Amino acid sequence: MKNLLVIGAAAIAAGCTGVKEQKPNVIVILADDLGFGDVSAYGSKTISTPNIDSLANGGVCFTNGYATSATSTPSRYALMTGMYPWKNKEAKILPGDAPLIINENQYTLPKMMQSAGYATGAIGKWHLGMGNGNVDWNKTVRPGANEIGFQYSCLIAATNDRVPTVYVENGNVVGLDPSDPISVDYNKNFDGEPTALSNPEMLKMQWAHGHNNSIVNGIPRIGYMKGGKSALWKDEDMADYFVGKVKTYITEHKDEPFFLYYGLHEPHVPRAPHQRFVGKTTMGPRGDAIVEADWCVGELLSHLEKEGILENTIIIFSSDNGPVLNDGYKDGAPEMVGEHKPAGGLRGGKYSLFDGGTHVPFFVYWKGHIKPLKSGALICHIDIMASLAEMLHIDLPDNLDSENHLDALLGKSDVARKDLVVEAQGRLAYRNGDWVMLPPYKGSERNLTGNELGNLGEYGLYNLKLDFSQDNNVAADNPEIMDSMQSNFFEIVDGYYNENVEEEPLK
Ligand code: NG6
Ligand code: CA
Repeated sequence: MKNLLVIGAAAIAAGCTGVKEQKPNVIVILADDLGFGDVSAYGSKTISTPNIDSLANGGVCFTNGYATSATSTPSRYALMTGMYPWKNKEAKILPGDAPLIINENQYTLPKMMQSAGYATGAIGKWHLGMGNGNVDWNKTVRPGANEIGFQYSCLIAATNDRVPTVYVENGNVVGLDPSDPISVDYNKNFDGEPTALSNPEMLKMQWAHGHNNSIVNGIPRIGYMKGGKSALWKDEDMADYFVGKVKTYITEHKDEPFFLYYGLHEPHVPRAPHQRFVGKTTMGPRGDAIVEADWCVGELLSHLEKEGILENTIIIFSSDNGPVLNDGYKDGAPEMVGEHKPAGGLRGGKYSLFDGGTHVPFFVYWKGHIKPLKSGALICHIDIMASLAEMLHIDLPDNLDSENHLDALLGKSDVARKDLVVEAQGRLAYRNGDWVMLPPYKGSERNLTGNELGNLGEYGLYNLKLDFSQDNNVAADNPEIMDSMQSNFFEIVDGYYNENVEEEPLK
Protein backbone atom coordinates (compact mmCIF):
# COMPACT_ATOMS: atom_id res chain seq x y z
CA MET A 1 0.00 0.00 0.00
CA LYS A 2 2.87 2.34 0.72
CA ASN A 3 3.95 1.91 -2.89
CA LEU A 4 0.53 2.80 -4.12
CA LEU A 5 0.62 6.00 -2.14
CA VAL A 6 3.98 6.92 -3.56
CA ILE A 7 2.86 6.18 -7.10
CA GLY A 8 -0.29 8.22 -6.51
CA ALA A 9 1.62 11.16 -5.16
CA ALA A 10 4.12 11.00 -8.00
CA ALA A 11 1.38 10.93 -10.61
CA ILE A 12 -0.20 14.01 -9.13
CA ALA A 13 3.11 15.82 -8.91
CA ALA A 14 3.94 14.97 -12.52
CA GLY A 15 0.51 15.68 -13.91
CA CYS A 16 -0.17 18.88 -12.09
CA THR A 17 3.08 20.83 -12.01
CA GLY A 18 2.28 24.49 -12.23
CA VAL A 19 -1.47 24.02 -12.37
CA LYS A 20 -2.00 23.58 -8.67
CA GLU A 21 -4.83 26.09 -8.55
CA GLN A 22 -6.87 24.05 -11.00
CA LYS A 23 -7.38 21.18 -8.64
CA PRO A 24 -10.92 21.67 -7.36
CA ASN A 25 -11.59 21.91 -3.66
CA VAL A 26 -13.89 19.20 -2.38
CA ILE A 27 -16.42 19.72 0.40
CA VAL A 28 -18.53 16.86 1.71
CA ILE A 29 -21.51 18.06 3.74
CA LEU A 30 -23.14 15.26 5.67
CA ALA A 31 -26.38 16.00 7.50
CA ASP A 32 -27.43 13.86 10.45
CA ASP A 33 -30.72 11.92 10.13
CA LEU A 34 -32.02 14.02 7.24
CA GLY A 35 -34.51 11.97 5.24
CA PHE A 36 -35.11 11.65 1.52
CA GLY A 37 -38.29 13.70 1.93
CA ASP A 38 -36.77 16.33 4.22
CA VAL A 39 -35.53 18.51 1.38
CA SER A 40 -37.80 20.26 -1.07
CA ALA A 41 -35.46 19.31 -3.95
CA TYR A 42 -37.23 15.96 -4.34
CA GLY A 43 -40.59 17.64 -4.57
CA SER A 44 -41.72 17.94 -0.96
CA LYS A 45 -44.09 20.87 -0.55
CA THR A 46 -44.15 20.61 3.22
CA ILE A 47 -40.63 21.90 3.82
CA SER A 48 -38.57 24.57 2.15
CA THR A 49 -34.80 24.11 1.87
CA PRO A 50 -33.79 26.63 -0.80
CA ASN A 51 -30.05 26.49 -0.19
CA ILE A 52 -29.83 22.71 -0.21
CA ASP A 53 -32.12 22.73 -3.26
CA SER A 54 -29.75 25.06 -5.07
CA LEU A 55 -27.13 22.28 -4.91
CA ALA A 56 -29.64 19.75 -6.22
CA ASN A 57 -31.04 21.95 -8.95
CA GLY A 58 -27.69 23.30 -10.10
CA GLY A 59 -25.90 19.96 -10.00
CA VAL A 60 -26.53 16.24 -10.11
CA CYS A 61 -29.58 15.30 -8.06
CA PHE A 62 -29.44 11.57 -7.34
CA THR A 63 -32.73 9.77 -6.88
CA ASN A 64 -30.97 6.54 -5.94
CA GLY A 65 -28.29 7.84 -3.59
CA TYR A 66 -27.41 5.76 -0.55
CA ALA A 67 -25.61 5.77 2.74
CA THR A 68 -24.18 2.32 3.45
CA SER A 69 -25.96 2.24 6.77
CA ALA A 70 -29.08 3.23 8.62
CA THR A 71 -27.09 4.70 11.54
CA SER A 72 -24.29 7.18 11.82
CA THR A 73 -21.07 5.43 12.83
CA PRO A 74 -21.07 2.69 10.19
CA SER A 75 -22.25 5.15 7.58
CA ARG A 76 -19.41 7.58 8.31
CA TYR A 77 -16.92 4.73 8.56
CA ALA A 78 -17.74 3.72 4.98
CA LEU A 79 -17.39 7.27 3.71
CA MET A 80 -14.00 7.71 5.37
CA THR A 81 -12.50 4.32 4.53
CA GLY A 82 -14.18 3.13 1.33
CA MET A 83 -14.88 -0.15 3.13
CA TYR A 84 -18.21 -1.78 3.85
CA PRO A 85 -18.77 -1.10 7.56
CA TRP A 86 -20.20 -4.55 8.27
CA LYS A 87 -16.68 -5.88 7.76
CA ASN A 88 -15.67 -4.10 10.96
CA LYS A 89 -17.67 -5.18 13.97
CA GLU A 90 -16.72 -2.02 15.87
CA ALA A 91 -18.63 0.07 13.33
CA LYS A 92 -21.87 0.46 15.25
CA ILE A 93 -23.39 3.41 17.15
CA LEU A 94 -20.58 4.50 19.48
CA PRO A 95 -20.74 6.09 22.91
CA GLY A 96 -18.90 9.38 23.37
CA ASP A 97 -15.90 7.77 25.05
CA ALA A 98 -15.37 5.02 22.47
CA PRO A 99 -11.90 4.62 20.96
CA LEU A 100 -11.23 5.56 17.35
CA ILE A 101 -12.47 2.67 15.20
CA ILE A 102 -10.37 3.51 12.16
CA ASN A 103 -6.96 1.98 12.42
CA GLU A 104 -4.21 4.59 12.18
CA ASN A 105 -2.55 2.50 9.46
CA GLN A 106 -5.73 2.20 7.46
CA TYR A 107 -6.04 3.94 4.11
CA THR A 108 -8.59 6.75 4.36
CA LEU A 109 -10.27 9.36 2.23
CA PRO A 110 -8.54 12.28 3.98
CA LYS A 111 -5.14 10.55 3.70
CA MET A 112 -5.82 10.05 0.03
CA MET A 113 -6.67 13.73 -0.45
CA GLN A 114 -3.56 14.73 1.47
CA SER A 115 -1.44 12.55 -0.80
CA ALA A 116 -2.85 14.52 -3.73
CA GLY A 117 -1.67 17.78 -2.20
CA TYR A 118 -4.90 18.80 -0.49
CA ALA A 119 -5.21 20.49 2.87
CA THR A 120 -7.68 18.43 4.86
CA GLY A 121 -10.17 19.45 7.53
CA ALA A 122 -13.04 17.91 9.46
CA ILE A 123 -15.64 20.10 11.15
CA GLY A 124 -18.83 19.10 12.96
CA LYS A 125 -20.08 15.68 13.89
CA TRP A 126 -17.48 12.91 14.11
CA HIS A 127 -18.86 9.74 15.78
CA LEU A 128 -15.96 7.48 14.77
CA GLY A 129 -14.43 7.34 18.21
CA MET A 130 -11.64 9.38 19.78
CA GLY A 131 -8.70 8.26 21.84
CA ASN A 132 -7.63 4.78 22.86
CA GLY A 133 -10.59 3.76 24.99
CA ASN A 134 -9.36 5.32 28.19
CA VAL A 135 -9.67 8.99 27.39
CA ASP A 136 -8.48 11.81 29.59
CA TRP A 137 -10.46 14.73 28.18
CA ASN A 138 -8.15 17.15 29.98
CA LYS A 139 -5.19 16.24 27.79
CA THR A 140 -4.86 16.10 24.02
CA VAL A 141 -7.10 13.23 22.90
CA ARG A 142 -5.34 10.90 20.48
CA PRO A 143 -5.76 9.16 18.14
CA GLY A 144 -8.61 10.95 16.41
CA ALA A 145 -9.41 12.65 13.14
CA ASN A 146 -5.92 14.17 12.96
CA GLU A 147 -4.31 10.73 13.10
CA ILE A 148 -6.31 9.34 10.18
CA GLY A 149 -5.61 12.11 7.70
CA PHE A 150 -7.27 15.35 8.78
CA GLN A 151 -4.70 18.08 9.35
CA TYR A 152 -7.33 20.16 11.11
CA SER A 153 -10.36 19.06 13.07
CA CYS A 154 -13.03 20.72 15.19
CA LEU A 155 -15.59 18.18 16.24
CA ILE A 156 -18.18 16.86 18.58
CA ALA A 157 -16.89 13.45 19.62
CA ALA A 158 -20.08 11.47 19.03
CA THR A 159 -23.62 12.84 18.79
CA ASN A 160 -25.28 15.94 20.18
CA ASP A 161 -27.17 13.78 22.68
CA ARG A 162 -24.05 12.11 24.11
CA VAL A 163 -21.47 13.34 26.58
CA PRO A 164 -18.93 14.88 26.56
CA THR A 165 -20.89 17.90 25.38
CA VAL A 166 -17.82 19.88 24.35
CA TYR A 167 -16.06 20.83 21.13
CA VAL A 168 -12.77 19.08 20.49
CA GLU A 169 -10.34 21.00 18.27
CA ASN A 170 -7.30 19.09 17.08
CA GLY A 171 -7.76 16.75 20.02
CA ASN A 172 -8.13 19.47 22.66
CA VAL A 173 -11.35 20.39 24.44
CA VAL A 174 -12.14 23.99 23.50
CA GLY A 175 -12.41 26.47 26.37
CA LEU A 176 -11.51 24.02 29.11
CA ASP A 177 -10.52 25.47 32.46
CA PRO A 178 -7.81 23.21 33.93
CA SER A 179 -9.13 23.88 37.42
CA ASP A 180 -12.47 22.29 36.45
CA PRO A 181 -11.47 19.03 34.77
CA ILE A 182 -13.90 16.89 32.78
CA SER A 183 -14.78 13.33 33.73
CA VAL A 184 -16.95 11.08 31.58
CA ASP A 185 -18.50 7.73 32.42
CA TYR A 186 -21.04 5.75 30.45
CA ASN A 187 -21.86 3.32 33.25
CA LYS A 188 -22.30 5.25 36.43
CA ASN A 189 -22.99 8.76 37.61
CA PHE A 190 -20.59 10.93 39.60
CA ASP A 191 -21.56 11.48 43.21
CA GLY A 192 -23.92 14.38 43.67
CA GLU A 193 -24.25 15.24 39.97
CA PRO A 194 -27.82 15.84 38.83
CA THR A 195 -29.42 13.54 36.28
CA ALA A 196 -32.73 13.67 34.44
CA LEU A 197 -34.08 11.11 36.92
CA SER A 198 -32.94 12.83 40.12
CA ASN A 199 -33.62 16.42 39.01
CA PRO A 200 -36.39 16.53 36.41
CA GLU A 201 -37.11 20.15 37.40
CA MET A 202 -33.82 21.15 35.71
CA LEU A 203 -35.00 20.00 32.28
CA LYS A 204 -36.12 22.30 29.49
CA MET A 205 -36.58 19.29 27.19
CA GLN A 206 -38.11 16.00 28.31
CA TRP A 207 -36.80 12.58 27.42
CA ALA A 208 -38.97 9.85 25.89
CA HIS A 209 -36.63 6.86 25.97
CA GLY A 210 -32.97 6.69 26.95
CA HIS A 211 -31.49 10.18 27.45
CA ASN A 212 -32.00 10.33 31.18
CA ASN A 213 -28.42 10.69 32.41
CA SER A 214 -26.46 13.96 32.85
CA ILE A 215 -28.15 17.27 32.20
CA VAL A 216 -26.35 19.85 30.10
CA ASN A 217 -27.94 23.12 29.00
CA GLY A 218 -31.24 21.89 30.46
CA ILE A 219 -31.19 18.89 28.11
CA PRO A 220 -30.79 15.34 29.40
CA ARG A 221 -28.07 13.28 27.65
CA ILE A 222 -26.77 9.77 27.18
CA GLY A 223 -23.85 9.19 29.54
CA TYR A 224 -22.57 10.87 32.67
CA MET A 225 -20.28 13.84 32.77
CA LYS A 226 -18.81 16.08 35.41
CA GLY A 227 -16.86 19.33 35.25
CA GLY A 228 -15.72 21.30 32.22
CA LYS A 229 -18.36 24.02 32.83
CA SER A 230 -16.58 26.66 30.73
CA ALA A 231 -16.27 24.24 27.81
CA LEU A 232 -19.86 22.99 27.60
CA TRP A 233 -21.55 23.70 24.30
CA LYS A 234 -24.84 25.48 24.02
CA ASP A 235 -26.94 23.48 21.56
CA GLU A 236 -28.67 26.58 20.24
CA ASP A 237 -25.29 28.03 19.20
CA MET A 238 -23.83 24.90 17.63
CA ALA A 239 -24.82 25.77 14.06
CA ASP A 240 -23.25 29.23 14.33
CA TYR A 241 -20.15 27.80 15.98
CA PHE A 242 -19.46 25.29 13.23
CA VAL A 243 -20.42 27.67 10.41
CA GLY A 244 -17.84 30.06 11.87
CA LYS A 245 -15.20 27.33 11.86
CA VAL A 246 -16.11 26.37 8.29
CA LYS A 247 -15.76 29.96 7.07
CA THR A 248 -12.42 30.39 8.81
CA TYR A 249 -11.19 27.12 7.33
CA ILE A 250 -12.23 28.13 3.82
CA THR A 251 -10.63 31.55 4.10
CA GLU A 252 -7.39 30.14 5.47
CA HIS A 253 -7.14 27.55 2.72
CA LYS A 254 -8.57 29.38 -0.26
CA ASP A 255 -5.20 29.56 -2.01
CA GLU A 256 -4.53 25.84 -1.96
CA PRO A 257 -6.72 22.87 -2.81
CA PHE A 258 -8.60 21.72 0.26
CA PHE A 259 -10.82 18.84 1.26
CA LEU A 260 -13.36 19.70 3.93
CA TYR A 261 -15.69 17.30 5.68
CA TYR A 262 -18.56 19.20 7.28
CA GLY A 263 -20.80 17.10 9.51
CA LEU A 264 -24.00 19.01 10.20
CA HIS A 265 -25.59 18.08 13.53
CA GLU A 266 -29.16 18.64 12.33
CA PRO A 267 -31.81 17.32 12.54
CA HIS A 268 -30.47 14.75 15.03
CA VAL A 269 -31.83 14.92 18.57
CA PRO A 270 -31.81 16.95 20.73
CA ARG A 271 -33.27 19.42 18.27
CA ALA A 272 -32.48 22.81 19.68
CA PRO A 273 -32.13 25.27 16.81
CA HIS A 274 -31.06 28.86 17.42
CA GLN A 275 -33.86 31.21 18.46
CA ARG A 276 -33.89 32.85 15.02
CA PHE A 277 -35.10 29.57 13.46
CA VAL A 278 -37.66 28.73 16.12
CA GLY A 279 -41.13 28.72 14.61
CA LYS A 280 -39.90 28.87 11.00
CA THR A 281 -41.93 25.74 10.26
CA THR A 282 -45.15 24.33 11.64
CA MET A 283 -43.32 21.12 12.51
CA GLY A 284 -41.69 22.22 15.72
CA PRO A 285 -37.98 21.78 16.53
CA ARG A 286 -37.37 19.08 13.91
CA GLY A 287 -38.61 21.21 11.03
CA ASP A 288 -36.88 24.29 12.43
CA ALA A 289 -33.60 22.37 12.77
CA ILE A 290 -33.82 21.44 9.08
CA VAL A 291 -34.29 25.11 8.22
CA GLU A 292 -31.22 25.85 10.35
CA ALA A 293 -29.22 23.21 8.45
CA ASP A 294 -30.35 24.78 5.20
CA TRP A 295 -29.14 28.15 6.45
CA CYS A 296 -25.73 26.60 7.21
CA VAL A 297 -25.47 25.39 3.63
CA GLY A 298 -26.40 28.87 2.40
CA GLU A 299 -23.70 30.44 4.58
CA LEU A 300 -21.11 28.04 3.22
CA LEU A 301 -22.11 28.77 -0.38
CA SER A 302 -22.06 32.53 0.03
CA HIS A 303 -18.71 32.35 1.78
CA LEU A 304 -17.19 30.35 -1.07
CA GLU A 305 -18.58 32.92 -3.46
CA LYS A 306 -17.21 35.80 -1.39
CA GLU A 307 -13.76 34.21 -1.42
CA GLY A 308 -14.04 33.75 -5.19
CA ILE A 309 -13.66 29.97 -5.11
CA LEU A 310 -17.21 28.70 -5.57
CA GLU A 311 -16.53 27.66 -9.17
CA ASN A 312 -13.47 25.76 -8.12
CA THR A 313 -15.22 23.76 -5.42
CA ILE A 314 -17.07 20.48 -5.74
CA ILE A 315 -19.75 20.18 -3.08
CA ILE A 316 -21.22 16.81 -2.23
CA PHE A 317 -24.28 16.92 0.01
CA SER A 318 -25.92 13.94 1.68
CA SER A 319 -27.18 12.51 4.96
CA ASP A 320 -25.67 9.79 7.13
CA ASN A 321 -28.91 7.83 7.42
CA GLY A 322 -32.66 8.14 7.11
CA PRO A 323 -35.10 10.10 9.26
CA VAL A 324 -36.70 9.51 12.64
CA LEU A 325 -39.29 11.54 14.53
CA ASN A 326 -39.20 10.26 18.11
CA ASP A 327 -35.53 9.45 18.71
CA GLY A 328 -35.82 9.68 22.48
CA TYR A 329 -36.98 13.22 23.33
CA LYS A 330 -40.48 14.60 23.65
CA ASP A 331 -40.02 17.48 21.25
CA GLY A 332 -43.33 17.23 19.42
CA ALA A 333 -41.85 15.85 16.18
CA PRO A 334 -44.41 13.04 15.67
CA GLU A 335 -47.33 15.20 16.77
CA MET A 336 -46.43 18.16 14.56
CA VAL A 337 -45.25 16.43 11.41
CA GLY A 338 -48.58 17.00 9.64
CA GLU A 339 -48.52 16.01 5.98
CA HIS A 340 -44.73 16.06 5.84
CA LYS A 341 -43.12 12.74 4.89
CA PRO A 342 -39.54 12.72 6.20
CA ALA A 343 -38.61 9.59 4.25
CA GLY A 344 -40.32 10.95 1.13
CA GLY A 345 -42.57 7.92 0.78
CA LEU A 346 -39.85 5.34 1.33
CA ARG A 347 -40.66 2.61 3.85
CA GLY A 348 -38.98 2.74 7.27
CA GLY A 349 -36.41 5.29 8.33
CA LYS A 350 -33.38 5.46 10.58
CA TYR A 351 -32.46 1.97 11.95
CA SER A 352 -34.43 0.33 9.14
CA LEU A 353 -33.40 -2.21 6.57
CA PHE A 354 -36.19 -0.90 4.39
CA ASP A 355 -35.05 1.82 2.03
CA GLY A 356 -35.98 4.69 4.34
CA GLY A 357 -32.93 3.73 6.43
CA THR A 358 -30.26 4.31 3.81
CA HIS A 359 -31.81 5.91 0.72
CA VAL A 360 -30.93 9.54 1.33
CA PRO A 361 -30.64 12.96 -0.31
CA PHE A 362 -27.50 12.99 -2.46
CA PHE A 363 -26.34 15.91 -4.60
CA VAL A 364 -23.13 16.91 -6.31
CA TYR A 365 -22.70 20.56 -7.17
CA TRP A 366 -19.87 22.18 -9.06
CA LYS A 367 -20.78 25.58 -10.33
CA GLY A 368 -20.05 26.03 -14.01
CA HIS A 369 -18.82 22.46 -14.45
CA ILE A 370 -21.89 20.29 -14.09
CA LYS A 371 -24.91 20.45 -16.31
CA PRO A 372 -27.89 20.11 -13.97
CA LEU A 373 -29.23 16.61 -14.08
CA LYS A 374 -31.63 14.37 -12.20
CA SER A 375 -29.81 11.05 -12.12
CA GLY A 376 -31.24 7.64 -11.34
CA ALA A 377 -27.77 6.10 -11.07
CA LEU A 378 -27.30 3.84 -8.05
CA ILE A 379 -24.60 5.58 -6.01
CA CYS A 380 -23.36 5.36 -2.43
CA HIS A 381 -21.21 7.49 -0.10
CA ILE A 382 -18.68 4.68 -0.14
CA ASP A 383 -17.94 5.51 -3.81
CA ILE A 384 -16.79 9.05 -3.14
CA MET A 385 -13.31 7.77 -2.33
CA ALA A 386 -12.61 5.80 -5.52
CA SER A 387 -14.31 8.44 -7.66
CA LEU A 388 -12.13 11.24 -6.28
CA ALA A 389 -9.11 8.93 -6.68
CA GLU A 390 -9.97 8.68 -10.37
CA MET A 391 -10.23 12.45 -10.64
CA LEU A 392 -6.86 12.90 -8.96
CA HIS A 393 -5.15 9.96 -10.69
CA ILE A 394 -4.48 8.10 -7.47
CA ASP A 395 -4.02 4.35 -7.37
CA LEU A 396 -6.01 2.81 -4.55
CA PRO A 397 -5.40 -0.36 -2.58
CA ASP A 398 -7.37 -3.10 -4.29
CA ASN A 399 -9.23 -4.37 -1.23
CA LEU A 400 -11.66 -1.45 -1.06
CA ASP A 401 -15.41 -1.70 -1.55
CA SER A 402 -15.45 1.82 -2.97
CA GLU A 403 -16.17 1.95 -6.70
CA ASN A 404 -15.15 4.66 -9.12
CA HIS A 405 -18.25 6.39 -10.45
CA LEU A 406 -16.73 9.78 -11.17
CA ASP A 407 -18.69 10.18 -14.40
CA ALA A 408 -21.96 9.59 -12.60
CA LEU A 409 -20.98 11.96 -9.79
CA LEU A 410 -20.18 14.68 -12.30
CA GLY A 411 -23.32 14.06 -14.33
CA LYS A 412 -21.55 12.64 -17.38
CA SER A 413 -23.18 9.26 -17.01
CA ASP A 414 -26.42 8.08 -15.50
CA VAL A 415 -25.07 4.65 -14.73
CA ALA A 416 -23.12 3.81 -11.58
CA ARG A 417 -23.28 0.78 -9.28
CA LYS A 418 -24.71 -2.53 -10.38
CA ASP A 419 -25.43 -3.45 -6.80
CA LEU A 420 -25.00 -2.43 -3.16
CA VAL A 421 -25.20 -4.04 0.26
CA VAL A 422 -26.79 -1.80 2.87
CA GLU A 423 -26.68 -2.27 6.62
CA ALA A 424 -28.99 -1.52 9.54
CA GLN A 425 -27.65 -2.33 13.01
CA GLY A 426 -25.82 -5.39 11.83
CA ARG A 427 -28.49 -6.62 9.43
CA LEU A 428 -27.80 -6.55 5.69
CA ALA A 429 -29.97 -6.04 2.60
CA TYR A 430 -29.05 -6.23 -1.05
CA ARG A 431 -29.96 -3.90 -3.88
CA ASN A 432 -29.33 -4.85 -7.50
CA GLY A 433 -30.76 -2.66 -10.26
CA ASP A 434 -34.32 -1.84 -9.29
CA TRP A 435 -34.59 -4.82 -6.96
CA VAL A 436 -34.02 -4.96 -3.21
CA MET A 437 -33.84 -8.17 -1.22
CA LEU A 438 -34.21 -8.36 2.55
CA PRO A 439 -33.07 -11.59 4.23
CA PRO A 440 -35.42 -13.22 6.75
CA TYR A 441 -34.35 -11.50 9.95
CA LYS A 442 -36.28 -12.23 13.09
CA GLY A 443 -36.70 -9.62 15.80
CA SER A 444 -39.20 -6.93 16.49
CA GLU A 445 -41.12 -5.10 13.81
CA ARG A 446 -40.31 -1.68 15.25
CA ASN A 447 -38.01 -0.23 17.89
CA LEU A 448 -38.87 2.41 20.45
CA THR A 449 -38.80 5.14 17.83
CA GLY A 450 -41.73 3.53 16.04
CA ASN A 451 -39.69 3.13 12.86
CA GLU A 452 -40.15 -0.17 11.05
CA LEU A 453 -36.93 -2.15 11.20
CA GLY A 454 -37.39 -4.50 8.26
CA ASN A 455 -37.39 -7.74 10.27
CA LEU A 456 -39.68 -9.71 8.00
CA GLY A 457 -39.04 -13.20 9.32
CA GLU A 458 -39.06 -14.31 5.67
CA TYR A 459 -37.33 -13.17 2.52
CA GLY A 460 -38.51 -9.89 1.11
CA LEU A 461 -38.16 -8.82 -2.51
CA TYR A 462 -39.26 -5.45 -3.80
CA ASN A 463 -39.01 -3.65 -7.11
CA LEU A 464 -38.30 -0.07 -6.15
CA LYS A 465 -39.15 1.29 -9.57
CA LEU A 466 -42.66 -0.17 -9.45
CA ASP A 467 -43.05 -0.16 -5.69
CA PHE A 468 -41.13 2.77 -4.24
CA SER A 469 -42.64 2.33 -0.78
CA GLN A 470 -41.93 -1.41 -0.60
CA ASP A 471 -45.54 -2.34 -0.03
CA ASN A 472 -45.52 -5.56 -2.01
CA ASN A 473 -43.23 -8.41 -1.16
CA VAL A 474 -42.97 -10.23 -4.49
CA ALA A 475 -40.37 -12.81 -3.45
CA ALA A 476 -42.75 -15.73 -3.97
CA ASP A 477 -43.66 -14.58 -7.51
CA ASN A 478 -40.08 -14.17 -8.70
CA PRO A 479 -38.09 -17.31 -7.89
CA GLU A 480 -35.48 -16.70 -10.58
CA ILE A 481 -34.78 -13.17 -9.45
CA MET A 482 -34.63 -14.40 -5.86
CA ASP A 483 -32.10 -17.04 -6.85
CA SER A 484 -29.81 -14.60 -8.52
CA MET A 485 -30.23 -11.97 -5.79
CA GLN A 486 -29.38 -14.55 -3.15
CA SER A 487 -26.35 -15.91 -4.93
CA ASN A 488 -24.95 -12.43 -5.61
CA PHE A 489 -25.65 -11.31 -2.05
CA PHE A 490 -24.12 -14.34 -0.36
CA GLU A 491 -21.05 -14.11 -2.53
CA ILE A 492 -20.44 -10.50 -1.43
CA VAL A 493 -21.21 -10.99 2.24
CA ASP A 494 -19.51 -14.36 2.54
CA GLY A 495 -18.42 -14.83 6.14
CA TYR A 496 -20.17 -11.70 7.37
CA TYR A 497 -23.83 -12.65 7.15
CA ASN A 498 -25.51 -13.54 10.41
CA GLU A 499 -29.23 -14.18 10.26
CA ASN A 500 -29.56 -14.06 14.04
CA VAL A 501 -28.48 -10.51 14.63
CA GLU A 502 -29.59 -9.40 18.03
CA GLU A 503 -31.25 -6.06 18.05
CA GLU A 504 -28.96 -3.46 19.57
CA PRO A 505 -30.64 -1.89 22.57
CA LEU A 506 -31.21 1.82 22.05
CA LYS A 507 -29.27 3.49 24.80
C1 NG6 B 1 -29.47 5.74 19.90
C2 NG6 B 1 -30.15 6.88 20.63
C3 NG6 B 1 -30.59 7.90 19.62
C4 NG6 B 1 -29.43 8.32 18.75
C5 NG6 B 1 -28.77 7.11 18.13
C6 NG6 B 1 -27.57 7.44 17.32
C7 NG6 B 1 -31.37 6.20 22.67
C8 NG6 B 1 -32.63 5.67 23.25
N1 NG6 B 1 -31.33 6.38 21.35
O1 NG6 B 1 -28.98 4.79 20.80
O2 NG6 B 1 -31.18 9.00 20.24
O3 NG6 B 1 -28.49 9.03 19.50
O4 NG6 B 1 -28.38 6.20 19.13
O5 NG6 B 1 -27.93 8.14 16.19
O6 NG6 B 1 -30.44 6.46 23.39
S1 NG6 B 1 -26.91 8.25 15.02
O7 NG6 B 1 -27.59 9.00 13.97
O8 NG6 B 1 -25.76 8.94 15.52
O9 NG6 B 1 -26.62 6.90 14.58
CA1 CA C 1 -27.43 9.94 11.94
